[in-house]
Amino acid sequence: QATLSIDLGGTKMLAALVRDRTVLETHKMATPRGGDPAEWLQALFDAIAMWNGRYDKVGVAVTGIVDDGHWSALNRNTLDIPDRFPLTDVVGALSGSPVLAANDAQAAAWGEFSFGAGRREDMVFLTVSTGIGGGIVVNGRLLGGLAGHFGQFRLDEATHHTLEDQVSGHWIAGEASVHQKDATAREVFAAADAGQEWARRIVEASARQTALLCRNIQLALDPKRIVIGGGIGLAPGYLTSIERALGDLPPRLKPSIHAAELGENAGVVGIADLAERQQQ
Ligand code: BMX
Repeated sequence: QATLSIDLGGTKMLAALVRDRTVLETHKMATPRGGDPAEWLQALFDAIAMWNGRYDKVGVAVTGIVDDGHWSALNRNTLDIPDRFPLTDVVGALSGSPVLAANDAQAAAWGEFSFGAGRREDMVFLTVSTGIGGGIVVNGRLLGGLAGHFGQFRLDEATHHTLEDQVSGHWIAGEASVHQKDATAREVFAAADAGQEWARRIVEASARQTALLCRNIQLALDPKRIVIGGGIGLAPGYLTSIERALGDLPPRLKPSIHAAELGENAGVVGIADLAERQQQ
């Protein structure tokens, strides 16, 4: 039997059947804005009804914090979900299987640690996507709860600005709006690639902030590797810009930056493994 994995982010919902860390099937849908998460999940389960009978456990990775199977948002701009949504209960009822739920970036961190760029050494995973998420693995253990929520770091006391307010895909799209109406982060990268100066400046500013974050993470945890994923993090040129920003740091202080190897499957592969381990 396979494991049903669901990765529910601020932009897309990805469902996958995973067995022995191999992704057998996938189905992707846009994350609805507004409405109730129970309805989004119902729609997702309707779309994957043909997988019924092929899985006997479920892992759910979500943007936001998961405590005792309850799901809450830290940043409602990333995804507006009600406080303490009973995630494992709802998915348990929809699937008829035991459910393990975790934060999306923590699940991806576990995937990259176990089967990807982490190489099973102490690592920090950063996803630069709609928001900025992260996960920490030390001594072979994934830290849960709030650990790794780097996007929520406060930049100053006076305003409620968080780090992801100045780095993430959400920010990139917002900055671009004066140059190109309703631009998506993807379009900003395309414009930067095509040599548009305004777009290049926005992407560089985001990458410089991410570089600064990596530098501070190194001082906090001294991981062997920092693995970067997410639609923005893996966009062409982004890692190079981070490396450039870290350029003249003394070698001992310099983080070892790597691109995520599981790409957009990191979350579903990671949460499948966590769900399987929990069952053993
Ligand atoms: C936000 C926060 C994190 C999440 C990160 C990346 C919410 C709803 N989410 O910082 O829990 O890991 O975004 O999420 O508060 P993504 O949707 O951009 O992948």
